[in-house]
Amino acid sequence: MSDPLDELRDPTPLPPGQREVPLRPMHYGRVPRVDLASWSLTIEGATVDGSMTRLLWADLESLPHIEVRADHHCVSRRSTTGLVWGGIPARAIVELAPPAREAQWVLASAAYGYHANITVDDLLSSRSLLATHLDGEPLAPEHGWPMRLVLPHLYGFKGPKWLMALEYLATPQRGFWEERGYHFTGDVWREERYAHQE
Ligand SMILES: Nc1nc2c(c(=O)[nH]1)N[C@H]1C(S)=C(S)[C@@H](COP(=O)(O)O)O[C@H]1N2
Ligand SMILES: [Mo]
Repeated sequence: MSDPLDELRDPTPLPPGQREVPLRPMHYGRVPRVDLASWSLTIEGATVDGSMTRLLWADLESLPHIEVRADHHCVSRRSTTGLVWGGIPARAIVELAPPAREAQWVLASAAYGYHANITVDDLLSSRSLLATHLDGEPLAPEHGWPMRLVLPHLYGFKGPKWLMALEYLATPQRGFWEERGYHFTGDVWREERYAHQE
């Protein structure tokens, strides 16, 4: 028999200041048309040996795949809980193409000049992934097909849809929303929304 108190308990409490809504596409600009035949993910910048790694779609088959149940939190206070993301552990990419010792920061970039600054530690989180699937299906184009970065501990703006490159940086650089008044770190549980809180 189920515990009558279950109804009163919130199974997945929302971070402070968030409210639950269904997932709907939110992005700046148009949905890019992507061709898997010419798609690649580039890992560049301050890599450990100075080399650049380019992964083609077919290269992803040899990498590990995981599923992570993670809620989505937009800095505009909209959250969607219970999403199941599938893809490649972000940590596997860092291990494949490691950063130089002094490179603690990463610029994750997408189509049309969208980018977000994150850290190597964000990518090393066991729950961070380069998602190709949502709820068992390939990502819909408007949700980032073929690949989006999912960092469950950070606000949604830290996860570029239509991910194209990860660039290691030895000095921090602000991304698209971070240049427009949003927080450099963007931790949802610390409610790091705006740059003035830094
Ligand atoms: N390329 C790109 N990725 C992006 C954005 C964007 O404008 N462009 N918006 C971000 C923001 S602010 C949020 S909240 C999420 C929204 O994800 P959804 O469209 O799947 O709801 O995508 C993030 N990734
Ligand atoms: Mo957002």
